[in-house]
Amino acid sequence: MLSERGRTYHLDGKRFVDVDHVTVQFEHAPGSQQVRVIEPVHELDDRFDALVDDTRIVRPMCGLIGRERVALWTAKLNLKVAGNGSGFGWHQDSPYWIHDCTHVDLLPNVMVAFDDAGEANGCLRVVRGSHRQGCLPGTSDGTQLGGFFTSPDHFDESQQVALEVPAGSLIFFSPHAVHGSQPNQSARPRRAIVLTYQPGDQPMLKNGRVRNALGY
Ligand SMILES: O=C(O)CCC(=O)C(=O)O
Repeated sequence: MLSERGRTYHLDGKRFVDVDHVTVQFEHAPGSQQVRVIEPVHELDDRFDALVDDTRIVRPMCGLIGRERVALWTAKLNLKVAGNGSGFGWHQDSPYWIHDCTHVDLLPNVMVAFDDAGEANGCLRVVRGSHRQGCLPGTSDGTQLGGFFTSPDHFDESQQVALEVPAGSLIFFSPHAVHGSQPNQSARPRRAIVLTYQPGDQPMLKNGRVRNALGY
């Protein structure tokens, strides 16, 4: 159901709707009603919220962040539907977050694959070694979002690795890792949630509330 509270806007012709602090991105074809991404999504469904506390995710995150307690930073549901799910251009997450956060190095992601993901349905791709480079320059192509896509002069696309994984897999990756994915032109969806953590007791990106993992 469409919310009457939604605020619609377009960036580079792509439709976004904000409902309170939740942003919904639509697929890029003009007039498409197909949802592409919802962020943050954990609070919209108890099953997503429960994932935030799953020890198979939280324990490695504590190790990556180097803290005994961690909190959620954001949670994105990426639907990448069969047939016309759009891809994600090469980017790092850190440039999106650097103005909202003083600990951008401590925002590791985990992608939880809900479907088998392979090259055909647009699996996640990462650029080997790019996580060691810090925040890289964006493109300057004059578009509104261009600055968020990593300049091709600053990474080596030949170092990309396609992460083909079965449903249920976890992919942990750095906020500095250059990553992206191809469109999904196959008959199979490639749905996933990407959870991003941070040190405990820190507020989330979009709603400013603290969502500590495991309740402490
Ligand atoms: O879902 C994907 O393939 C990529 C997602 C991504 O890069 C992101 O959410 O920042």
